[in-house]
Amino acid sequence: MTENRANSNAPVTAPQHSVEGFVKEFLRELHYGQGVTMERASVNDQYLALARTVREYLMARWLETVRRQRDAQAKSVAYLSAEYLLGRQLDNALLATDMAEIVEEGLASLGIELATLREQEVEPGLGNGGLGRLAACFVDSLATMSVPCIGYGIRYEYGIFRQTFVDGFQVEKADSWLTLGAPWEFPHPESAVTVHFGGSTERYTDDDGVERSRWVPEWDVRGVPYNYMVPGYQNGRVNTLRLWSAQATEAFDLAIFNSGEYVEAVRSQTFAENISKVLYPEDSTPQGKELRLQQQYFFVACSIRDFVENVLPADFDLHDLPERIIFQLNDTHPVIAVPELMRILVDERKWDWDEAWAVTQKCFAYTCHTLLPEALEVWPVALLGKLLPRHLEIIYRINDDFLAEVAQRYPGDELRLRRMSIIAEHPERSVRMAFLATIAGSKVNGVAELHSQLLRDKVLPDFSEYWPDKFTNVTNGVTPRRFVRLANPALSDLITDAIGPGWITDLGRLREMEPLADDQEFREKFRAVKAHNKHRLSALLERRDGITLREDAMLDVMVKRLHEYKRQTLKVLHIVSLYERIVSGELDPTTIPPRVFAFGAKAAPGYKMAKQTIALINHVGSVVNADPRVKGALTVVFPPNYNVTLAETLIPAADLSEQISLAGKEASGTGNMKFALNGALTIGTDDGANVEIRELVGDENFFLFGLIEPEVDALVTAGYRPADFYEQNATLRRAIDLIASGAFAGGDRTVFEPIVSNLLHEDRFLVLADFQAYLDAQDRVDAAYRDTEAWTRSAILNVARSGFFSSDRAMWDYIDRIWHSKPVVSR
Ligand code: HBZ
Repeated sequence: MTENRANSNAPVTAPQHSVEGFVKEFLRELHYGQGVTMERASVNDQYLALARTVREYLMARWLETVRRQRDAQAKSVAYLSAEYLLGRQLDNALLATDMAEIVEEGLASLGIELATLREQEVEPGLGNGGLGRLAACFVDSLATMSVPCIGYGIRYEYGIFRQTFVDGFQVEKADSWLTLGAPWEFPHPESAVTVHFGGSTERYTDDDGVERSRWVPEWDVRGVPYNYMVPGYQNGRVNTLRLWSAQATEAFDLAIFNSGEYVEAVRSQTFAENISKVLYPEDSTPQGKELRLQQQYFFVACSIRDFVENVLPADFDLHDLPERIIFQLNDTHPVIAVPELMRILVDERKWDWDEAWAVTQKCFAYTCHTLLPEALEVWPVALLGKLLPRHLEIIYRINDDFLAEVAQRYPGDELRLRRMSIIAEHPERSVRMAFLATIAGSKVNGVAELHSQLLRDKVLPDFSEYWPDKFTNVTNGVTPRRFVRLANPALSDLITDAIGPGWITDLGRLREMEPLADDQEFREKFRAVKAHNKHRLSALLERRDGITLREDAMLDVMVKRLHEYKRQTLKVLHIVSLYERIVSGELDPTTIPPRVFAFGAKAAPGYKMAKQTIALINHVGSVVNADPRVKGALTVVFPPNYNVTLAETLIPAADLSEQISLAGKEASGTGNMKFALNGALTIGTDDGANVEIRELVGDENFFLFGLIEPEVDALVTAGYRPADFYEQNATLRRAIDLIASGAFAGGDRTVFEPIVSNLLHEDRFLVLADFQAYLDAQDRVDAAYRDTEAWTRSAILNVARSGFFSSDRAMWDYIDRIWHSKPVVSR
């Protein structure tokens, strides 16, 4: 071997872990990567050079992780998710490499502030809310736990829209997160895969005389993989997130080019690229749009092809696939992967159907994230058949075989067959994706105890009766790296001083802080942390939105997607009611602790009621904030464009966390966990993971209110009449009347009429039924807040007892109950 060749095999090493080493690399990136000198470099140049430098420190670990996982032939998790709401990457990478101090010092020596460069990063908002953020937390945890995982998804060119307010109304702007450069991604156009669409199927006889079906597709696109590093926390591991971008294939435009239609041909390229152009901003009522189905099939077809042909060794026997992979379906969006794997095994590899089905069933597991019937995805048969005709045939066959089994177990039970069929007949013949996922999956899980129970009892009762052991629960979690260590450095230092740094990867150890709740000196320090975080938030809001925050008030926060079931309206009614009672003289504002009400929420652009509610919050805010009679006592702030970055400053500053969904509607919630871990107390209903939070932190440290799920059920069955509550409750009536009077719309009674009449005549989510209980709970909050020492004690206990809500724990639960995979330990 020549000297050169030996060198080419030398291990990749990271740059020197020192200030000098960093500065040298940074300047090299600035000069040779960006092509600028320090004197001429813009902030963006500096940010890009910094990002590229930091990723160099991760590169050796990444290559080594991939090598080790290949060698170990370990079972991998392929997390299939249409969304990853990652948040900014720079800080996370600095934390993973333990480089923050070195970088800060190195940049300072060049006259650059790290904080300035941080602000330059546009977060990749490739998700809507909880589901997308959960995926991001899960891949973080798996990397930190050294568990092999590839996250597969879509590289949307435009992520979740940027929200602005015009006269208090939401106006959406395109999120062009890629325009200033994308230093965290590694495109691999040479590894692109082709994905087919449309056309028809045909029967033919193969060489062995067997009659088979095959797909004769009509058009195709290329999926280009973009790799992203998923660094574990200071453990030398870096897993991969592989997001697919759609491109026109040559075949695609050649045909048109040859017909002489040059402009048409270039236009057709745009057509192909449309597939990964934009994230659908609906988080609960899927619209059944063709492009959305194209996105779903596009990314799972790319991902399966990639795993089978590129990740596994060339000679791999697919009969052993279940030993090497579990495809975790993040809700139903990737479920078309099931017929796709069947198509590969049966049509391409020429396996028997039963043989293929036996393997396929072991390769999938399904997580459901909802309870709302309108959120369960269905695809019209006509649409699916047009786009994926062979997949539709395969789905029919899966359904026929399944229903034949059910018929054997329940002879003569026609109704049951109709209930359990993957194909719904009304209102339109369509494919019920949740049923397909349940039938194909080795396991089906909900995301909190209550949710999993309701999933079994209410959403999929026939299936849980049929396969009781298939159903399980894994309560969600959040990553302590991003949501405590990075978001709340002051609290992190306080905790580490008290119990050491082990909690960052073993969050249960927060329990060791429990005794400190009774230590007055510790409580004082804890309050100082809150005060510091409020100050930090106030500075951010001032800079970002010109909002001034009263830092000595209780900070009461409701941040989440805007949806009727989450009941932002209930929060508004509370505020309006306080306002009305103060201005009417009933309530002396000096007798209640001053409060700042902070909202953050995006509404799906087509969701009228949600958009109205946003306007109502803003308009109530304008009136309340301008009225001298409540000045100091009540303030409403609603910074636009709530996202992961804002959450990281907002949550650590909060005193009170609003988790007020109607019982039985919020699958889990994950914001609720982030608040508790950052020392906010929760006011909440008996819903989702609130139930488990309350059990863990203790009743006395949680403000519970409202109907419980069986009561909701009973009230709705009995015939709920919201107007009765309106008539019987004077406080409620006065609040609603004030809104109806046009007081928050410059006297115009029509602006918020739809909200008012919805509340009075429909109120699907029982806002009026829970109103009084909510007000009473808020009175308990005020009383508790007045006792500063007792409040702080509760806040500390919330932190100490919330370690269960680490996504690391959630990942161990998935491993034990569903995946049966293992960490790959160093050798
Ligand atoms: O998933 C949320 C649940 O509402 C929340 O309770 C839970 O904590 C969280 C994680 O399990 N669901 C979503 O965020 N759902 C979506 O974002 C969504 C996006 C596209 C859709 C449907 C739902 O087509």
